[in-house]
Amino acid sequence: MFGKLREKLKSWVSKVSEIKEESPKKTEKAEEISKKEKKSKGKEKIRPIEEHVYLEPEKKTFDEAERKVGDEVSKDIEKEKLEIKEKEKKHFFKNIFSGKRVISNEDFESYSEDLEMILLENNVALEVSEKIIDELRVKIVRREIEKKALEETIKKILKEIIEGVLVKPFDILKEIEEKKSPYVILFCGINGAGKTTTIAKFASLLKKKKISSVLGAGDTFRAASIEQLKEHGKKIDVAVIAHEYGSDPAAVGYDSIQYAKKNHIKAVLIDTAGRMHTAKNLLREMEKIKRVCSPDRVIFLGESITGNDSVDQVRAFDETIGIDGIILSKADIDEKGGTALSVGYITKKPILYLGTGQEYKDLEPFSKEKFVEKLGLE
Ligand SMILES: Nc1nc2c(ncn2[C@@H]2O[C@H](COP(=O)(O)OP(=O)(O)OP(=O)(O)O)[C@@H](O)[C@H]2O)c(=O)[nH]1
Ligand SMILES: [Mg+2]
Repeated sequence: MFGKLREKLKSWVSKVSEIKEESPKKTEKAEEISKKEKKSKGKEKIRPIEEHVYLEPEKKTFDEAERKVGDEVSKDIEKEKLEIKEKEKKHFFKNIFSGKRVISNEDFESYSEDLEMILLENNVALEVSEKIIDELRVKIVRREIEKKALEETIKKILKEIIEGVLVKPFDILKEIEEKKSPYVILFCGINGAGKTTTIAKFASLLKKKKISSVLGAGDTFRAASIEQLKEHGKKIDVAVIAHEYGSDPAAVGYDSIQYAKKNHIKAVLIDTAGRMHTAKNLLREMEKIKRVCSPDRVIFLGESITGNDSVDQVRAFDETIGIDGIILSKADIDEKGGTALSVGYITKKPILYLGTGQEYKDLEPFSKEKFVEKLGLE
């Protein structure tokens, strides 16, 4: 799971950690002077300030650097530059002897392009990639980092940033347990996303936790959908409420809730027919089911392998019916892993579970910590 992204991130982190020995960091003061110098007249004759304030002892002496400074630069700037040079000279030698490293902005820029490509190729949306890179820049550029701990430090910072991108999931099991009347969950998503299978997996999980449930066969549209849910119900020994094909899914949901009330069942899991996020009339049908069943939570089923398209799907479903959380199925066959980041960050909806296979046990609670672990950033 997510192996490709994990490998790529790993090799990127070790590449950055092996950046060649650094010239000393450019201080804020040096940057300020650099700006002043660029503004001063005759600037075209003056070499960029970086060459004066970045000390490269093997290549040039202060005297050489000084000779090349144009006459146009005012004396007070010159004096300030000398002071900075002295300070940075000390800083440079201090870095060498203290075993610390400083990553310059230029170095970071050259490596961040690679990182951006890695993220984009692995289903991380542009907006999210940019956020990750911007935060990383702020956190590592020009910061003194122990040479030995460079790789670990970069990993740790990346981990914190990625955790920050995701929304913390709510505890749905606790919510079900605490509610006195039946807790109703409405599942929605596009065709074949894994709704029916996930409902069966979730009912099986509830059963393990000794929480009773009933399944509502709200997909009255697709051929064999009712039999499919009934088959699951039989296997996991959970009741299924079903009407005829072509009947009103809202009525199926309503009857399932009544059944739960009568039989003191804790959770009602309502299946629905798959529908494209672009099919407005079908999305409106979901509105009606929601109105009639007043679910405690609406859960969107997306596929981990879908990539950026799932962001559009979640948005469309959320705009029409409002969704509370996401389950991403088929994570077991997803080598990229970026969908969770894109969907989580852009829609600001929590991911509750990952579907990790075709068996009932293959439903894994989603947590930010586990996710970064899967990306090798533990
Ligand atoms: N590998 C893998 N396959 C899954 C997972 N979840 C569901 N599937 C498979 O995906 C296919 C579609 O699953 P369904 O549960 O029928 O999907 P659905 O969203 O109910 O489909 P429609 O009712 O047609 O809209 C089935 O073959 C499932 O076995 C998962 O986590 N991993
Ligand atoms: Mg289905």
